[in-house]
Amino acid sequence: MPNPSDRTPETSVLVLNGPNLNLLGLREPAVYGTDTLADIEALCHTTAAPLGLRVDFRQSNHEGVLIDAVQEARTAHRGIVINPAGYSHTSVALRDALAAVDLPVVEVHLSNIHRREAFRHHSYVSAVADTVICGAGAHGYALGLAQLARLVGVPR
Ligand code: CA2
Repeated sequence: MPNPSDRTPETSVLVLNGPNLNLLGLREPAVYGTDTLADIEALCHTTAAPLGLRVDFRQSNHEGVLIDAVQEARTAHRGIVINPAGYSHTSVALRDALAAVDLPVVEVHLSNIHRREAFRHHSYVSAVADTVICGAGAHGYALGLAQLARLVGVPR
């Protein structure tokens, strides 16, 4: 019988959500689906456990708070899944923080941003992300965590 204390410790990753994602499931279900952010958080925890990951799940409507979370991840976490939401298309500062953090980064969007308005086609984050996933709905977060597990090389 294996001793639980002999198990490899879980690897902590940050799942970071940008502005207005707290409204998920409450408005615009035709675009973003019916899952709430709490549903997506539960999905992330369920997905992460068998991958050997522990998820710190956060959301903020404030650019500086997101940047602080990215900077703090350098010492607290092994990788980042981020849905930068509207800041994808505007924030050089968030892009710079992600470039500086020296951790694997997976960018996730619920919707296929390339099938939407032209202003959503460009993401400042994509150039500094290792992987970009869009158009898979909430499942994109599960795909993002599976990919992050590969990038951080957790033993399974
Ligand atoms: O598809 C995505 O995940 C996005 O990152 C979502 C952002 C949008 O600005 C990006 O272009 C694509 C919007 C998140 C706000 O979500 C809402 C949910 C319900 C009601 C209003 C906004």
